[in-house]
Amino acid sequence: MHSEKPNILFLFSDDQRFDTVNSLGNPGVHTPSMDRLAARGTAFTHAHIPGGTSAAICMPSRAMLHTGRTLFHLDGAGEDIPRDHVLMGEHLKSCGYRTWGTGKWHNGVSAFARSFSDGAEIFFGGMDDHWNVPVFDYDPQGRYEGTLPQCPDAFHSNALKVRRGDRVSAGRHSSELFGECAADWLESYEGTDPFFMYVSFMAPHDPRTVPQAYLDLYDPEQIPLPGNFQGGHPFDNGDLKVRDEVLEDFPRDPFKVRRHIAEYYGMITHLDAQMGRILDVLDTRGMTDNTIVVFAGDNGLAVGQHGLFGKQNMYEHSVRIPLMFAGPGIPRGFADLPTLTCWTSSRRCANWPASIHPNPSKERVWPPPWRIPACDPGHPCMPRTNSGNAWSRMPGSN
Ligand SMILES: [Ca+2]
Repeated sequence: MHSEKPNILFLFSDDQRFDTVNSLGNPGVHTPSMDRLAARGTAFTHAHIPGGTSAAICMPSRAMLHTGRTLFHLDGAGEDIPRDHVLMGEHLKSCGYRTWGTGKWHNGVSAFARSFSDGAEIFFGGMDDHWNVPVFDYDPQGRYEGTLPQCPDAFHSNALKVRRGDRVSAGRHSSELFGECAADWLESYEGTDPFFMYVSFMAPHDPRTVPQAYLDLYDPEQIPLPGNFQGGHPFDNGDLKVRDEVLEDFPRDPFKVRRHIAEYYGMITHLDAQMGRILDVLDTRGMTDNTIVVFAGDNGLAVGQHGLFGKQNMYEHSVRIPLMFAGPGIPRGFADLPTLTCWTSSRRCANWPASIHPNPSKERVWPPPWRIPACDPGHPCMPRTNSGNAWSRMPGSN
């Protein structure tokens, strides 16, 4: 079972902000599995993404992850990935890895097909109803052409919506659907090749719905209001009406913001439990010592901070993410290297593991170079990146 090359398990969360891991400084959220990884590996406490060139920030963020390309070297916003942009899974396949994928894939069917030699419960798209996710079985031919008609407003309209998928797993939450099939695959893996498992959850992306027991863990009345809560953003950043922002009324209501945060935390704890199922199988099968586990988020989320709810902005809450590695050869500790996409850069990686600290850094902050002019408190502008392929500076106030 043990190969000379380590296995790789990549656990990916959707819209999870950097400060939503208990052991990394947020005692208000329960994340035992994330804590477990942080305790035995390296937690990158200052990982960021550089925004995105689409309102669906997930899409370019994931394209950057899978290709190692920077934002402005993607093809478009990453809605599809051209054949000459080598993918992480594609590369690992060429190195002898068995590649297996489940969950959300937001970068085109052909890119998925090139990345994985196996998989299950595959969702193509950005978001959906967590309890009725349209999924595909793995297709070795990479066609993924099935469609599923749906009447989303049956009481008021004959309109049909056609979603892509082979079937809907009605009543099964996406986190459980993906977590369970990943645990099952791992449980039954008998191959001699090293594997690359890519488990891409749809949580805690909205709609923030989970089993009631997880919502009951968090009382909105006990959730602290963020210190930077505002009833509205102080100036028009050009995206105040994007979908994420109109999930709640204006001006923002403090209690409603607390309730959204409680639901966000409930989603994260439920997701964490599914991660734990997979990590448990690694342990029981004796694979933990030969498996590199990576856990990352694709982007952050405002959820009431600065009067915003979404991720279509360049505030820290929207571009800073959780990122941790654990496994063979990976030191225990904390590192404050600044970006996610730097992982393909030998210049940045040359500092790791020499830069590992025994404790999370409280004072040392490394804003990435591209953030410095935008975040200068004396600068009357902020950048936005979600329209077109170039940053633009929006006039604003301090
Ligand atoms: Ca996302």
